[in-house]
Amino acid sequence: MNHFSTQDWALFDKQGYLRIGKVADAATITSLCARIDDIMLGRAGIDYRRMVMQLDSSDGIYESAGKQSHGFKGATLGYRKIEQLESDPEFHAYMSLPIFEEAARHFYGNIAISAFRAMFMNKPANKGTFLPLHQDHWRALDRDPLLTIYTALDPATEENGCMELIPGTHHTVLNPSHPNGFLTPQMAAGFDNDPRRFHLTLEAGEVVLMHNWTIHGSGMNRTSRPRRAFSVCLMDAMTMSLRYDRLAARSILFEARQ
Ligand SMILES: O=C(O)CCC(=O)C(=O)O
Repeated sequence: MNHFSTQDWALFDKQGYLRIGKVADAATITSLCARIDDIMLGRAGIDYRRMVMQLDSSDGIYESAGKQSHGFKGATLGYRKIEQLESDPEFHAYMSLPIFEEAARHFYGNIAISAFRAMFMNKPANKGTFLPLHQDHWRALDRDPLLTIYTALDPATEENGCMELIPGTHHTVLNPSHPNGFLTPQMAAGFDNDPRRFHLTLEAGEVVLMHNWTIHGSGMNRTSRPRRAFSVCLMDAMTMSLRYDRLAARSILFEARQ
C-alpha cells in the first residue's frame, strides 16, 4: 500500500480535500455509467427494495425533490440520488479498490471499515437540484464518518452543476444541531464571497478525497447531458445509529487486517 505520500496527507489536512486523479481506466467508468443507467431504468436485475432512490425535483429546488425512500420509483434517467450501491456487484468492486482501502486506513487505522453510504448523485440533463452548502455530518451517529471518496462519472463543470468547495472549513461542524450538517441560510450567505470558494471541475473518472466536514454544495445542470457522480462515505464499522440503536452499517467493506 503506497499510493499516498506524507505530502499528500499534509495537503489534505490543509485543504480538506485531495485530488488523486483517475483511479480506474476509461472502460470501467463507461461500464459504471451504463450500470447506473440500467439501475435507473429498472433493468439491472438487483433487489430494488434494498436501494434508497430519490427522483430529481422538477424546479431545481431542494425541498421539492422526491421522497428518499426504499424502492424503485419508475424507469427514468431523472433520479437525483440512489443509495446502497454497495449491494451492486459492479459498484462494490470499484469501491473496494486497494487505493481506497489505503485512504480509509489513513483515517481509521487497522479496524473494520464500512460504507456509511455508497451513493449515486445525478444532475439529469437540463435539470438537477440545487444542493445548499453543507457539511457531511449526521447528528444521529455516535461518531463522525471522516472520509468521502468522490468519483466523477461524467466531466463535471460549472455549467453542469459540479460541486463547489470551500477549502479549509473542515475543522469544525458549523451547525451541529442540523440532522445532516446543513448550514443555516445566514451561515451560507457568509460564504457567498469567500475567496476560497471554487468550482471543483473534474474529468470523467477523476477522484477526489474529501474530509466530510469540508463545506460543499452544487448547482443545477444547464447542459443537455447528465452530470453523474459516485460518492462513497466510509466510517468505522462500529459506528452506532442513535436513532435506531443499532450499528449504522449492514456490512463490512474492509476487514481489519491480521
Ligand atoms: O455531487 C454533488 O452534487 C454533491 C455530492 C455530495 O454532496 C456528497 O457527495 O457528499
